[in-house]
Amino acid sequence: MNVDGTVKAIKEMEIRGAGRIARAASAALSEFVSSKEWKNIDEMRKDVLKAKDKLISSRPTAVSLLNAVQYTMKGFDASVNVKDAANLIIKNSAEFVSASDEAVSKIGVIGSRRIKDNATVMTHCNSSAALECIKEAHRNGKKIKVYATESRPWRQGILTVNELAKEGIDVTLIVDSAVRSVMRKVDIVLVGADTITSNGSVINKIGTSQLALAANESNVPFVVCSETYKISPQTLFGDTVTIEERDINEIVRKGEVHESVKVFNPVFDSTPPGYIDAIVTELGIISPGSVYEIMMRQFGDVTFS
Ligand code: RI2
Repeated sequence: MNVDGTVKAIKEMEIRGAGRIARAASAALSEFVSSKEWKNIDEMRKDVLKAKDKLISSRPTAVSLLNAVQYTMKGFDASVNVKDAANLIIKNSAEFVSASDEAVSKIGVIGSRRIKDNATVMTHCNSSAALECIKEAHRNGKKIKVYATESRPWRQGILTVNELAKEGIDVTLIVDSAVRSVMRKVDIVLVGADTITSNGSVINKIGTSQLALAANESNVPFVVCSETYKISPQTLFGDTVTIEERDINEIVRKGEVHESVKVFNPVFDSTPPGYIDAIVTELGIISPGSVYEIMMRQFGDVTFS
């Protein structure tokens, strides 16, 4: 898909999920440099930087998007001719997309080991990383029961229940407000991440922190499944994560509420590290306290602008 098509699809949530938008943005940059011709590197640089900015601004919260685009453009500034620069972006993108897919599979294998036979799992929204752990445990013959939240307002829980049901997994859909009352039946909570901050907080779909609170109260392990490129190096230098607010029409129909009523539609929330028992990454299971170390290992050579 081209850059404008990808930007539109990400904004309109046709392409969604922190990992998927990252891979789509990287692939769009690769498509851009493969399909266009430039007379010189300066012209190319201007166009590619414009495309980069458009992609990065398509959704503000998931740092996976920014990290994917930055990875894809690694070395681009130093390129001196159009052909080499294009080849570099194509190569970086192919590397990113395949490493990202591989990371989800590795997370599935590692995370599945935390799910015991006959376990009841709760999940929120629709995270490919979290669902891969559940599917892998099921493929390994474990008998699992899953409670999946509806995840208003976009109702990505519908995607989750259908995805798991197709695999033959016993899955029950619950409304978001049922989380606390269902928690006493749950053995482990598995959720995804859009961004992980330097202090180990996890930014994920709105409502995630409520699952964490309820899990904490019931002594249920709360586990985040996330590729390491969802760690935000910028947060180390004091940047805070922008929580996306989406159109109020996602919550109320036109004319449904009195015109004086304000409607607030934040899409993500932050779960503090104290509520997170473990983060399953492609490198292994880490504690929220070791995010800084992993950040340095993965992003040590990134220059921030
Ligand atoms: P994976 C999604 O965001 C959800 O918050 C989900 O938990 C997270 O991305 C991670 O998803 P949205 O795009 O990368 O639905 O694990 O707003 O697929």
